[in-house]
Amino acid sequence: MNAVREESGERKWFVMYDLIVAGGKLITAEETFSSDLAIQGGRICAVGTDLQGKETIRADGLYVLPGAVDPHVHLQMPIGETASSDTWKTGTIAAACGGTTTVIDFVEPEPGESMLQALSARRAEAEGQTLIDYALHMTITEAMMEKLDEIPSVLDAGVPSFKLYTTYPGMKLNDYQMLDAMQAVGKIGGIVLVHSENDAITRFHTEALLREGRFGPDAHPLSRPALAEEEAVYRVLKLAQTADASVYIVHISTAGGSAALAQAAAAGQSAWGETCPQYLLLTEEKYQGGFEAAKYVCAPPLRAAAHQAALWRSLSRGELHTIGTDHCPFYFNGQKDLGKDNFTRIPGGLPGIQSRLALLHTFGVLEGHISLNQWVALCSTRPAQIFGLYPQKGALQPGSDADIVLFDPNLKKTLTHSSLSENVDYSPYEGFKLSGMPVQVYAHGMKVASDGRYTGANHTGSFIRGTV
Ligand code: DUC
Ligand code: ZN
Repeated sequence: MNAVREESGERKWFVMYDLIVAGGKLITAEETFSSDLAIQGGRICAVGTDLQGKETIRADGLYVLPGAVDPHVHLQMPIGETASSDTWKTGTIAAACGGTTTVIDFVEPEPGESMLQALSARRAEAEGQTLIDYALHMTITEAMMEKLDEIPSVLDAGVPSFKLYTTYPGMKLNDYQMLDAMQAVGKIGGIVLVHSENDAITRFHTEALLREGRFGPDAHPLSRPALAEEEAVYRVLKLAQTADASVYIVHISTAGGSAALAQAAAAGQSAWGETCPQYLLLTEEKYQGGFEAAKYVCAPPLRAAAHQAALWRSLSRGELHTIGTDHCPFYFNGQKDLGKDNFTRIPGGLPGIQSRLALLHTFGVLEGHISLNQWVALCSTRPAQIFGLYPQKGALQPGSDADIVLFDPNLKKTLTHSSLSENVDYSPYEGFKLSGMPVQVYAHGMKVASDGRYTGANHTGSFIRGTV
């Protein structure tokens, strides 16, 4: 990669990199500065000026971001009688088109299967199918309580994060089981992710609503009220403190959940929180208007505007640490309609893997809730740090993977379902007016998306190991 040139009659050696990204404004979690960036062998090799490359991409007027890391997605995830509609292939293409270059999905062992068997099976499913790199969280359901001694081997296999549920039959752990699981994860220095909704409160309301003949999706938010989350977040934090485990509360949707987390973190607990675009941008009014409302059925449900305002405040104060999508798409026609006679049978989940960066730039940065650096921290750097992928991911540093997004802050687009690559028949953000879009996306230095479309790149992502 060394080359020579003549300068005033003298021979000067210089480094000739594969690719230079020149003239852009680099935005990291910490700072904003104008610089060029050199890529060699799929990695970032230098950040500076006067870099020479075989090829140069001009990024004048553009932001240069570390590829976004989505810490919470569900691709081809079986749920009840169906499965989420994006495959490893379609979901990772959609992610890349939106500027996400790493996703973290889940392993959900079947009863009888070991954690390691389930991990290999999930990796085999993804192998060769993903356009971008992926990591995994392990799920500990009730059936896995006998198998907690596998946790150190799961870490050795590259998975330091373990998801627990306080609700859902077959998934939920009681408080004592949760303590046991948290302690086992805490001992290896791993982290527990917890879906926090009080199961008894949700059952109590669901059964009452069904007895009253409330079968439509307008009953869904009533069945999972804010206080079910608020109680569970508070309790889960106390359980994690007792068991001495780091904890990450997924998809926080309420003011009370976020406040409980802030209090725990301020008191020195190793506690992290995620919210999602749907809880920041959509409200519970979406549950009115007939069965169309099924498009918005997810758990926890969309909330009142006051919760939304509180979540934005928490983000701006740094009290929530990541924005994940919880991307879990189901076709309105053919999947969501499994629950047309009973809202409890509507598969829960929303699509969103492609639109996170642009939505958060428009409604977070430009509306003054978060800074540009917070935007990068929330969507890329923090998820990478919390789940042990940093600085391979989430950074623009020499040595980091050359996963790079060129983002045009002035490009305006109206979001339509037809402009997205997600494998689903609607977008919850249809008609949203976006200011700022990813225009070129690179994974390991290869262009994988351009102007929101897959370039057909001959590139395949791999499993990446998280560390503690
Ligand atoms: N909630 C959803 O709505 N879908 C996927 C999983 C979850 O927790
Ligand atoms: Zn989820």
